Amino acid sequence: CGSSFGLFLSHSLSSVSEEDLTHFRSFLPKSAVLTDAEDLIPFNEDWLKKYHGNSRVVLRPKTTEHVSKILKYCNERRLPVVPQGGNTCLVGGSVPVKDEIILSLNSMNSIRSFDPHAGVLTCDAGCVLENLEVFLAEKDHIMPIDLGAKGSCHIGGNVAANAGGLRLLRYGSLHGSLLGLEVVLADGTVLNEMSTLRKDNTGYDLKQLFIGSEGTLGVITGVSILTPPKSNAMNVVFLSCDSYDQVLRTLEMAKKRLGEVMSAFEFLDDDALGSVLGHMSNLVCPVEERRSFYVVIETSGSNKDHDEEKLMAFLEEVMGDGIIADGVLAQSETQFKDIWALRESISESLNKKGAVYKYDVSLPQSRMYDLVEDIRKRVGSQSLITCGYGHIGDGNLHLNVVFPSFEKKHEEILEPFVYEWVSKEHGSVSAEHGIGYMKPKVLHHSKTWESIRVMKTIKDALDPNGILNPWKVLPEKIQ
Ligand code: FAD
Ligand code: 2HG
Ligand code: ZN
Repeated sequence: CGSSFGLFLSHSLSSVSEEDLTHFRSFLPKSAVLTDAEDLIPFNEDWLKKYHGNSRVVLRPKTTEHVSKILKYCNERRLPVVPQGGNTCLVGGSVPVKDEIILSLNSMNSIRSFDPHAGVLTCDAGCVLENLEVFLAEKDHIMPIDLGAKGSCHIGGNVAANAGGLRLLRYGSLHGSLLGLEVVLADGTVLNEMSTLRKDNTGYDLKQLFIGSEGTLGVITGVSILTPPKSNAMNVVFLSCDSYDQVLRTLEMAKKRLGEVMSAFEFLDDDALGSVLGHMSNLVCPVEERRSFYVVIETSGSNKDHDEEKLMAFLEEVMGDGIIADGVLAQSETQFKDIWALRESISESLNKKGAVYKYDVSLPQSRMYDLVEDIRKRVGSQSLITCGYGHIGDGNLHLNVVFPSFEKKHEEILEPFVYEWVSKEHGSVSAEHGIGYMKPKVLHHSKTWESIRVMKTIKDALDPNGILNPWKVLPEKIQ
């Protein structure tokens, strides 16, 4: 084929010494340098308990200047650094592989400004997503992004991961709603791209590079984001279907009939529902009988009567045509929240059951569930649970397979089978969770080697010593 196998030159990186710690203590507050083994445990371990690092120090800067000083020093000393937000990453990107310094943003959590006319929020990267949501609720605005990890994840982490979540269908990806960023580069340079403008075609749009860069190109310290006004009318329905084909027909009909008021369209199978009901004793199945699939549709608009009229007409049609088996329209704020809690808690419930192998893929909607069924056949009775759910409105499936423990033999049943399956369908091996430490080796299933080489050129230009989140995102070998 004419291409040759090349090895990336691995950078020679140092380990933290006592002198380094003394240096960090010279300009950071005492509480910002954690070295106690007990304190380090939650920072070294990921949410899934699948990836474990061995860092000796967590640095918790309070200002952008602190971050700049830390990185400048680390770059000169060739000390590797893992930026960490809420540590809810599902691909092992937020914890060290070896003994990298953990740079936690959790002490940088101030809201900087809010412009009610433009709906533009500026804040530190370490603000917890849910806290921003609460702040904005008082101003009658919402964040354009929402996800099950909102209580822990940071807006900086969301940006670094280019997280998708439950509102992407309506508000698009962060590539659209992010207006500006403040980023500290590997050598300590502060890149002030904190624009609050919607339109700004002055040269390259540098902020886009950092969205989804997973801590490998710079440390995000500030965010400027467009926040939509809060809708007056919100509705959620929970529907059951007997077949995946019915789920697809419901989606088609919802797009036609609910169009501009539809703000989310999610699906889950009965194994996913079973897991969450078993985990959360306060929640019940909203429909009378358990079926094979369920759909959650949310509408949000400005006129309650108009939205409800549309929704009722849609429900009558899908029920009348036998597309859905049953359905419930939330009648209260509590029921609204409970239906969303069912969907949002799937991940947590599976995590409680065992070791979860997660595949977050984009696929043509018509083929999505075939992957879950093929995996069920392949895994047989070896898994505790195999289930499929996700943002079907965006073509994003979450295939989760739970085993009693993480073991190579389990992984080998699933990988590379899943990735090859997805690649054959021209899908993406990472729809929204990123590449992290889990997937550099399979990046080529969704990206050409030419594209991977350009990525590497960008990485080398911005981080020539390779100190930022090493061993993540880019494969060690490229063709
Ligand atoms: P972390 O996990 O700490 O880090 C994520 C990545 O970004 C790492 O590579 C890290 O090095 C880097 N990083 C973090 N902060 C910075 C920074 N300030 N500067 C530079 N790099 C940084 N993802 C979705 O897309 N959609 C979902 O619906 C969704 N739901 C989830 C539900 C649950 C229960 C959980 C546990 C996770 C979910 N995720 C989802 C995955 C995850 O991407 C998001 O939770 C979130 O975006 C991660 O934010 P965080 O602050 O925890 O970042
Ligand atoms: C969700 O949509 C998250 O609930 C998590 O992206 C998915 O855990 C998963 O696989
Ligand atoms: Zn998701």
